[in-house]
Amino acid sequence: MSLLPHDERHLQRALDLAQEAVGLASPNPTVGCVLVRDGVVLGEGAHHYDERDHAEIAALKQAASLGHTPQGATAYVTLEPCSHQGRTGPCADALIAAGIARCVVATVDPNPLVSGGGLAKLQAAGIEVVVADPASALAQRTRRLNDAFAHWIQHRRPFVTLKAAVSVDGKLAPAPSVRTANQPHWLTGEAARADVHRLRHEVDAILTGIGTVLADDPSLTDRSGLPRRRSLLRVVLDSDLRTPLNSQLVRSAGSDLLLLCSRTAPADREAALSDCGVEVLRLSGSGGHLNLRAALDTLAQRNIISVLIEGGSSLNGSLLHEGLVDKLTLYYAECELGLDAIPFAEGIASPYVVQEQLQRMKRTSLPHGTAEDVRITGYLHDP
Ligand code: AOF
Ligand code: ZN
Repeated sequence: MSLLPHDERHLQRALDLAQEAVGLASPNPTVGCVLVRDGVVLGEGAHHYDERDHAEIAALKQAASLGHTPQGATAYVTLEPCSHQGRTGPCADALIAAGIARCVVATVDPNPLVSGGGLAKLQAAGIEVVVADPASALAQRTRRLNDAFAHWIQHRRPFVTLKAAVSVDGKLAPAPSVRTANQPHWLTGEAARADVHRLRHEVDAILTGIGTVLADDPSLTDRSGLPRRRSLLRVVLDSDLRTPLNSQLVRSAGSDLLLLCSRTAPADREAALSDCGVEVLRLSGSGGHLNLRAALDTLAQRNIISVLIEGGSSLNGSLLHEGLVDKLTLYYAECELGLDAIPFAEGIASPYVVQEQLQRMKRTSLPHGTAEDVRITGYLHDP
């Protein structure tokens, strides 16, 4: 159903509130709500996992604290109000009890426990329910915001975004013979690098391989400056526990660094790393490669709903080959690194091959000196 212009404005405000809660809602969805009557905003709210209240309850509480009664108001919610008893009671019941007359919703809840049940409850109570057209820009933006939640609640595995900065010829870095040891080779400019911190802020965990740790000595922290309820879990696939004790990762470890290694990794390395506050977990694997599905399952067991991959050619290639990547974000810098350079993903000749598989690709320009970097985002599976 198409929305009236004022509906769209209030729903957009609800989406802005949800967006501000990114980093505070996981493993729940990010949701915003605005209560409006006769053009007057009575209350607003967003869901923060630690505060338990869903967005609707937060908005009702704010309206009450301002002395407003919500009778006859319209509730604008980015996600269908819930109908189930979870950590809180059903929001649909709370809206009915509050005397809401109308409810405008941007997206249906992908949680099988809800999935239309909240809308049905509201309708049965005589509340007018309007759902935005799923193809509208507003509905699409709202859905994107909860990509990870939708994936997690349906498959119980984290949503995987693979990020890479590449040259126009699809290379990650110059050939090893040209590279200086421990010197990260920057392809993209400031704007693209700041954008990466936004990506890191959106996820629960970041995953890389030991090759990247040894070559770049990255710290893999979220430097967006935005609040988050759980620190970003930094995960390294490190079969033989070669992560140096003096690496940036280990030096900054504080229950946010997890090394996944093989069952045969040296016990003395595990002891030394554990002494530095690093968590070490042994996984199954074969032929020197850890089982990537097992790695993702381990993260799922910790309620990690989203993972950003910032790895090297070999990890990128393995994840893509195994079909474990859900979304791809490539930053293209305007340079060529040549035939001998390290490919974006081992076993995949060119990122163009991958781009052909992307559903709904989106292209954005990012300033880089006098040139510009280009960000390409797309989904590898139909959502
Ligand atoms: C809403 N409004 O703001 C959110 C909803 O464990 P609980 O009680 O917090 O319930 C979590 C589920 O509720 C979650 O899986 C999703 O289906 C829905 N989230 N629903 O009405 C909100 N965050
Ligand atoms: Zn709810």
